[in-house]
Amino acid sequence: MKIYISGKYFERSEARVSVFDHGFLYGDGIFEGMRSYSGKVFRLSDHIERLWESAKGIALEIPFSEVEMERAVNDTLLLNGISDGYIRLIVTRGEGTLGLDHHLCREPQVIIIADKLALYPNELYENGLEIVTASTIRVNPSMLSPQVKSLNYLNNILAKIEAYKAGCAEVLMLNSRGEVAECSGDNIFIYKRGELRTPPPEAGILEGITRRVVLEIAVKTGLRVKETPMTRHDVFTADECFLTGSAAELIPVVKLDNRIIGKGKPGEITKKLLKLFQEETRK
Ligand code: PXG
Repeated sequence: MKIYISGKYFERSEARVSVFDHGFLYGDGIFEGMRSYSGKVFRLSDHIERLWESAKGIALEIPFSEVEMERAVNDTLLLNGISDGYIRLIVTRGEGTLGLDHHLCREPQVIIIADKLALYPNELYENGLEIVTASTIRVNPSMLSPQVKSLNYLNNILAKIEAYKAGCAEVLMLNSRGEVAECSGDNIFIYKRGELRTPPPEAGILEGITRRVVLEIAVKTGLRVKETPMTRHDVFTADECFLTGSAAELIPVVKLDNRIIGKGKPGEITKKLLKLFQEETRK
C-alpha cells in the first residue's frame, strides 16, 4: 500500500505524521471518506467541495487547488491498483507547538489512503439492521457544526460504543431538542404514508453525499420527498427505514430499540432506491 503525504508516497509502515501535528494533538483537521467504483471515485467533486467547506469552517487553508486535490486522489487510487475501494482524504492543521495556537502551524498535511472496502456483512442488507438510540446527544450545531467533517469524532464514537454494547452495528443519535439527527456515520431516512422523509440540516447533521444522491433519485422517480424534523415516534411508526453513507450505500433498518419497524424486513421502497443508487454508482 502506498500512502500519499503532502506530495510524496510512502509505504504503510513508513507513512507518518508528527506527534506535534495538531491533527493528532487536538483533532484539528478535516477529512472525507469516499468510495470508488471500477476505478472511479463516486461524486469526487462533491467530496472535494465539502472538504473545502469544512476547511473554511475551521479557518484552514488547504495548500492545493481543488483540481490538484482531485488529481492527487485519482493518482493514489491508480498507484494502489484499487478498483472498488474506500478512499480517506485527510487534511491536518500541521505541525505546531504544544499550545493551541493554530497560526503556529505553518504546513497543513494532506494524507490520502486508498484501501479495500470494509462493508456491513451481506446478511444485514438482506435482513436489515437493528439499531438503538444513543444516550449521547449529537453535538449542537451552535457549539461545533456537524457540517465540519472534523478529525474529532468522539461525539460519534461515544455513540458507537453504545451501539457495540447493545450488540448493534449502528446507533441513532438525537439532537439536543430530542429530535432524530443521524447515526454515528450514516444519515437516516424513513418512508411513511407514501412519503420519503429525512431530517433537515438544521437537525444538526452532516449533509451526506449519499443522502443528497438518494434525495435526487427519489425526486426523479416521482416519490414525495420531505426534509423535515422527526422524532423517534416517526421512526417507530414508519413503514420503512434505511441509512445512507458512502461506505454503506443504503442499508435497511428493521428495528429501533428492539421495536419492529414496518414489517420487520427490508421494504420495497428501500430495495428500489438501493437498486437505483447502485445503478447511479456504476454509470
Ligand atoms: N453522518 C456522519 C456523521 C458521517 O460521518 C455520513 C453521515 C454519511 O455521509 P456520506 O457523505 O458518506 O454519505 C457520515 C460519513 C466509516 C465512516 O468508516 C463513515 C463516515 C465517517 C467516518 C467513517 O463507516 N461517514
